[in-house]
Amino acid sequence: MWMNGKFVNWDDAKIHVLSHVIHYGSSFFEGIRCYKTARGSAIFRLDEHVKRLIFSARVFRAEIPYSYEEICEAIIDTIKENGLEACYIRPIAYRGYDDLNVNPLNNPVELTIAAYEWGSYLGKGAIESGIDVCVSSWRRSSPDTMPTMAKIGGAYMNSQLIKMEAITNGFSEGIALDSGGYISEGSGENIFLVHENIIYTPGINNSILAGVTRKSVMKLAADLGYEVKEGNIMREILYIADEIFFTGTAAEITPIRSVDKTIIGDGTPGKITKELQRAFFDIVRNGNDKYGWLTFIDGKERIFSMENITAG
Ligand code: PPE
Repeated sequence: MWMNGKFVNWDDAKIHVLSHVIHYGSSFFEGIRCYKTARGSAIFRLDEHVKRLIFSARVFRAEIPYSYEEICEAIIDTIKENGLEACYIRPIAYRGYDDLNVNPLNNPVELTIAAYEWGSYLGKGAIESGIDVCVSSWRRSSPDTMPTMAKIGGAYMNSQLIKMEAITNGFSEGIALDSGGYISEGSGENIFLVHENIIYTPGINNSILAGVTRKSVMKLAADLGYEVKEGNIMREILYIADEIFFTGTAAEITPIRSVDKTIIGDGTPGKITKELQRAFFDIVRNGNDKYGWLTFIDGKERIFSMENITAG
């Protein structure tokens, strides 16, 4: 584990129980995958993830005490230090130990980076066969309460309610609506629907995390010639869609085979879903880096730069 600039053993990666983050959920984190591609180990869209980490912290007036470049290098060093070929990377910045009260401004911002092996997120066979999901009775926060574009620890209390309800009722995942009743996202995934050959996904104003996989899938879909529409989607489209799938770093592209026990299509992954999976896995498994989305661990010298990086 990389902790505040130093490597420490897994069992020694500890923080004080009176740290601000423990009491008030004040953390900013990322989930990133490193794939063992046919051309070597490579991190998928490292730049986008590190950028989002920095912006998530900025929303909460937290300055991570490492630069964009230093964080990118530290992530690569952590993978190398652990000798991992394929892994999940969890960088997490948090408000540490000092005054314990709601005001976080006096608490230090610390950064830890962990890398470990992590398999299928939504269960064995989920990518190949799809999963059964429900619409959650819990909604996503309205935009003037919890900022959903920032990936922050505290927000995942809402995700936990969605996930626990789904699992308790025998589903793999729940789909939350936003405060206006439009489709938002899963507890840890973005959602896409196919209806009459058009691909729909909620917009960033529907209380979603602006997912890196979502952005990538939108690009792949457009390049495959599909029309992708972003915006308000009514719940009922879930029951008449031809195809539905989740996207996320952990979930990758996971087909949904039923919503609230209504079978989607013929209950197997749809044509467009499979086409997008093929395009995605061609990059992360075969290592065909046609968009420059891969950072090869043993690649040539890298230059990381925050230049041209904007929010969004
Ligand atoms: N929405 C939410 C709420 C979310 O947590 C994620 C990622 C996404 C959308 C997809 O974003 P992206 O990974 O950038 O495509 N969820 C991460 C954490 C999951 C967890 O259980 O922890 C992930 O997929 O790594």
